[in-house]
Amino acid sequence: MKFDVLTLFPEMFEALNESIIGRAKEKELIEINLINIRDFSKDKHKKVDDTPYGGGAGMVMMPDVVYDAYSSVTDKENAKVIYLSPQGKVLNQEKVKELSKENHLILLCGHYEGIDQRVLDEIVDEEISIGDYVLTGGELPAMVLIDSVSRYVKGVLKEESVAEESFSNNKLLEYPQYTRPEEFRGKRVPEVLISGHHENIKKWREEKALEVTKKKRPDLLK
Ligand code: 4GX
Repeated sequence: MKFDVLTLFPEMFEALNESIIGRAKEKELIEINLINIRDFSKDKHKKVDDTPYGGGAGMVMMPDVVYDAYSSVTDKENAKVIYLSPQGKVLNQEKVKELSKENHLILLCGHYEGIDQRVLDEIVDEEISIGDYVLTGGELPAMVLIDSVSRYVKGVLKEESVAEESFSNNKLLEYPQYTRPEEFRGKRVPEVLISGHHENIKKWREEKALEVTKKKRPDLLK
């Protein structure tokens, strides 16, 4: 899976060099290309934004600069262009799975008051939000999308981890987990988990998943 990211802040994406996603990059299971939109400014001051027509606060990213940054991406014939914005459809696990079937995603990160509508109309295939709150830019949403989608790329997670979350557990929260020691501050690990009785363990975990979901996220059961 290839991700091309159009951003004014490529250094923010260094967060993706760690842990599971960092390893996936090293193993070349995923590729993340960072394109600095500022490199495509035509101006001697490297200007990328201007005041909005019609007035109002803030700045708008200029269409020609964004278009040239997009044009620099190679092999984009089969790529899907995603604009991260609070106006998009809210990302969920179903959408994440769907996107993981693509080979090439181009993620467009806006800043300030957003991007000139004309270039959005020209290049964007899909607008996606990561939730109903306002951030300062599209970089964190792009990272959320890369992280969540990459989990479904073959080889990124252990086979079992992806399988386990999907079948019996569909739409339920995870059951609680325990590790050594058997006793911590007077609290013991539930005996069933130490019993080695796989049938009982499975049943206990299913019950717990339902109980936790009822208590913390009853909306998921509706
Ligand atoms: N889920 N932001 C985009 C620029 C912007 C401003 C106005 C369109 C209209 C966000 C989110 C998010 C902040 C990224 C504003 N774009 N993106 N940016 N929530 O809050 O995706």
